[in-house]
Amino acid sequence: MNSTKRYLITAALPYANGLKHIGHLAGAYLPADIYVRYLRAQQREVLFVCGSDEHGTAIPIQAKKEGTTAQAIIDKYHPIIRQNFQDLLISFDIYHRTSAPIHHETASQFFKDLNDKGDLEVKESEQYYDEQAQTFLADRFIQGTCPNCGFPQAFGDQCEKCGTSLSPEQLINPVSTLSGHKPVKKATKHWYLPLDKHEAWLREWILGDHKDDWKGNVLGQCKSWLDGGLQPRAVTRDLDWGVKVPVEGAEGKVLYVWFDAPIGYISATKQYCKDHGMNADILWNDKDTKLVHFIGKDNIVFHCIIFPVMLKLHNNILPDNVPANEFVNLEGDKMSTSRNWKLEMQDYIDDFINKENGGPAMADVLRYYLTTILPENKDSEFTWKGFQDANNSELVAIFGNFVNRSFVLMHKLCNGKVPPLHATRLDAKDEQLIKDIEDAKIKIEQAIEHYKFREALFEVIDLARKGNRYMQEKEPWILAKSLESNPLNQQLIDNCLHLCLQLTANLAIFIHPFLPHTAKTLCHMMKVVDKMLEWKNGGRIKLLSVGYSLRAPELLFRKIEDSEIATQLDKLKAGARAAEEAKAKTAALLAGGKPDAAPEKADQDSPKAEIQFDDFAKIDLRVGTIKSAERIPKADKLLKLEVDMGSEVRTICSGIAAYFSPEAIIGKQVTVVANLAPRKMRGIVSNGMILMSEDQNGQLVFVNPDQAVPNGKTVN
Ligand code: B3M
Ligand code: ZN
Repeated sequence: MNSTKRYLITAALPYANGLKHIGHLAGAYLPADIYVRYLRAQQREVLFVCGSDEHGTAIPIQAKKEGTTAQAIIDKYHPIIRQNFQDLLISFDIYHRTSAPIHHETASQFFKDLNDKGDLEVKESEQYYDEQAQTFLADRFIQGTCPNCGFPQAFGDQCEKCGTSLSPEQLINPVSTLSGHKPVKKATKHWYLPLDKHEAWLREWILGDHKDDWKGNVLGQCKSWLDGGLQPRAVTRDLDWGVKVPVEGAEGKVLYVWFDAPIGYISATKQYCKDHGMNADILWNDKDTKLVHFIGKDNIVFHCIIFPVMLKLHNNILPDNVPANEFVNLEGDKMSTSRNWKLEMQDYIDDFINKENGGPAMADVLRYYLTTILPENKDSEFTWKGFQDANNSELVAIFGNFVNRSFVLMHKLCNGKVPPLHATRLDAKDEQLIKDIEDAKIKIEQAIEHYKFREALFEVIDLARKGNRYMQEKEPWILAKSLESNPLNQQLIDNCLHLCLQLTANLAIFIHPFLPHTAKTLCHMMKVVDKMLEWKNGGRIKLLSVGYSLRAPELLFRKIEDSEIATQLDKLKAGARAAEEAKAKTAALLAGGKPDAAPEKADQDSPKAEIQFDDFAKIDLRVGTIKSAERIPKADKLLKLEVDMGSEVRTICSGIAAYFSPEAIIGKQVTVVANLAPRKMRGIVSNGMILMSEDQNGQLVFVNPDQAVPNGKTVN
């Protein structure tokens, strides 16, 4: 029996570290919004919460990139993201933020409650520490070479090149991104959530109770986590950005972002309830509340395992479902912020909504196309051509066309009023259409209740398609020509248009959760109030009263031109190219040369700006001996060297092929910049740089000690 009294719907809190793209939109926010709008149309009690996730290392890292403070970053992105959602008609009841005092209090109290009850464990462990910056390093602040693919700029938690998830210990040549130094290991104390103690009930709850109603992709991920055995998970971090750990002896520590962020759902609820004179406790404590988390697939473990353990320990309700989506790719490639291969919500809003021929109808167009490609079971693909087709061949040619014809013909053949229905003259086609309307309601309902939004929308469009076919078969415009000889044909015209108009009213109800603006326009055309959109009105043909006069049709959707699509494709490619160039420039600056090419012949005779001793001390210069040298195919300037550094042999690519033959330099001692961040040149990871100078003839020469020294000796 369904005892659900109210719904609490959450959508993942986006990090306020940058603009969000349409993959995020399709992953969580759009499906959540469709579901919520449907529930509201069902007159069910529902609260839809979201907000910005403003903690975690993502924020200070972005601040560093933009040369500003973490606070400035969240203050910049939070309002933009909130506005983007509004422009795309995502109807949160509250869009909160985790920097709000009420969130800090809530998260802090939550942690305290668990800690006081003895539900957390405290352990000491060794973690990477940056002695220069005097701080422990979060995983994201450590970079090094990926042990899996050799990518030299892998992060301590993940290699963005090959996608492997890593721990900082696995990185080769780890470097602190704060100081550029090699970090050291140092003991530190942290609080852990002992997930291992909760394995039994989690298994029962997820793989037992929910095996039939949770999505396969979600169950699959949970199962593999559970089968792999759960480990205690640290819920505190050595970081100065976040919710302070509210116990003694935890100075300089904050709650792990994945501990505080989901509590953001609770604090957002609290804020909403405070603003509306309601009691938030009931929502999170009453088993008759149905809690549903809409998220992307990268958040599954946090919402299905970690947060439920926290909720259970805190005597809160558990989620009823976590309908996570997979990812949306873009034009044949994964969306990526660093490669600038993406379509940001803001871009779409600028190019299609905040334009003269745009407006909220264009928000509906994006919502439509994204719903047709929701990655509900597997990754899906956004293409501009697909976007154009969905608009032109479905919204314009099927949905818009049906509504428009119904209105135009009603004005032409029925005096602009809803014509009567002549029951005695209904035929099988009319009966079939009436049945199609009834059936559609049930099918759409079932699909939405099972989080199958693609399927639900397909049923709506299919109903419009049936309407078009019906009208095509009935041909009221032909009947109109024979009215003089056969005046009773007016009854057939009436029946056809009566049903087409009732179908239009139904389409307004059914499309409403997906395309809210379109539904409103339809109401305006039909001169009915929004209340007509209540779900219970759907499936019936008594929505519009006979004799009621309706307005002229409005253009629901405009055609999207080839040129608009071409512009978007050009923009996408140009953006990606610019990102690639910028990256190459940064790499060159870091490495003091040109990336993926030989460093240019030194032309640095003009003096450089004064530096402090500390700046010089950052450079780790060491002597090494060239053990082997070989040419690199297709790189006529580069030699690949193996340099004996005493404790290790380094691979270094050097742009000296034009000056030395490989055989001639074997055995030579050289000076190496040993702590230069590794970089990839022609597919080879180069670990260091060799110092060169130039003689009076412009011939490159090595800078080396005037007598042999042991390999690995420093140069000071
Ligand atoms: N901010 C991660 C993400 O945006 C994270 C979600 C938090 S939900 C509580 O993917
Ligand atoms: Zn890798």
